[in-house]
Amino acid sequence: MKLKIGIICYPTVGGSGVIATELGKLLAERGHEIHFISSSIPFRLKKLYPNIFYHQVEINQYSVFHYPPYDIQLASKIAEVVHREKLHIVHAHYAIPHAICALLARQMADYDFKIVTTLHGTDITVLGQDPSLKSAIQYGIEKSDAVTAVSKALVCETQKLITSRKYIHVVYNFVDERIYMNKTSQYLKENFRIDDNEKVIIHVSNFRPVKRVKDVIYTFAKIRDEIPAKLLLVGDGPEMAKIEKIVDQLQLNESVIFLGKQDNLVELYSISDILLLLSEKESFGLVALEAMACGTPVIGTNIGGIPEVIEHGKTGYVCELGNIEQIAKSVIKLLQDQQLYEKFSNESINRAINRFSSEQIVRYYEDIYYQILEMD
Ligand code: GMT
Repeated sequence: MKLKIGIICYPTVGGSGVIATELGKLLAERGHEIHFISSSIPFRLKKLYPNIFYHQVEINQYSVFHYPPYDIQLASKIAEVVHREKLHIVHAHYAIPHAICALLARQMADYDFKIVTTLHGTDITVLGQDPSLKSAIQYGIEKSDAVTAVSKALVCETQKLITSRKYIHVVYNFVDERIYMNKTSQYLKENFRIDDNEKVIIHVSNFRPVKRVKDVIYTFAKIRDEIPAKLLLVGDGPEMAKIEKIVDQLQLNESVIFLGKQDNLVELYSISDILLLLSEKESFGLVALEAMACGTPVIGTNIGGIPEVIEHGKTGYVCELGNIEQIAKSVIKLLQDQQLYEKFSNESINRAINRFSSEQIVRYYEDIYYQILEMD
């Protein structure tokens, strides 16, 4: 039986929004009817699908209220859509606020539907540290009909945070293999004035302090002492001014290319030799998987879900958080051994396609939906 599924996510650039949107697209390709409910159209929803619908949540600013009542408006919208469209499932990406809004909508709507909540990390690793939100997170998880998390590490963190016996399925993230593949574009290298003898290091993030972009810069400075190289910095965020200053102090201006927020990353990964992901919190690290699918090995930190994505010594290296010396050595070792590098690059593609196959992962979500609806 084909299902009617509501998807609640943050529509802006960010791993959870990307996964929610890609999941909706793949479920639609499998014949399900998808209803996105969010404050703006998810940025990855570019193509028109006859069975994907979008319902906008109005965020109104009322002069009597200090803050716009987003959560209440979202809950009302979910209740309205569920009732009108007769949805079977609402899939909330984030326990807070989305699972709570879905639960409130279930109370409001005169219609029964099941709730699946996916934990992406920030809801547990950041919001979970705030004692005033802990009981709301616990409530959102316990009252959902099924809960998933994007890595085993995130399941452990969640279990440490809340005292719940709720079973949490590990459902890894995925990429669309039809898009994420190596598409080497020589013209891009020429445009960026990258010489043939130069290696390319890339970092992609939202430049929040947890991403430790300064470690990326210090690592790159060490790499460049040994090997001719350029660093592509993709993204923007609160740490940007600090990073620009460090690049300036280390006199790396000629070697660091600031690209800002970019939508189409495939060609950037494809011209890169290594992706650096040196975060201090990372429940999965979707950019690592994207890079691997394009044949770019990843050097990451031994944090959260990163070691579940990178296979240490096979598709990249997992290094100690903040150990710039060790990280730089690992990169240099790989870049100086062409045979080893090619092996890592091929293994990265194999792992991305086989271990994180989109078809397998979408089927896993589908099985969860059928299970809670008690259907086959
Ligand atoms: O990394 C971020 O700051 C964005 C955040 C989000 O909510 O979109 O990403 C989280 O979810 C992604 C998709 O599941 C994961 O790949 C990221 O590792 C996770 N970020 C953190 O845990 C910090």
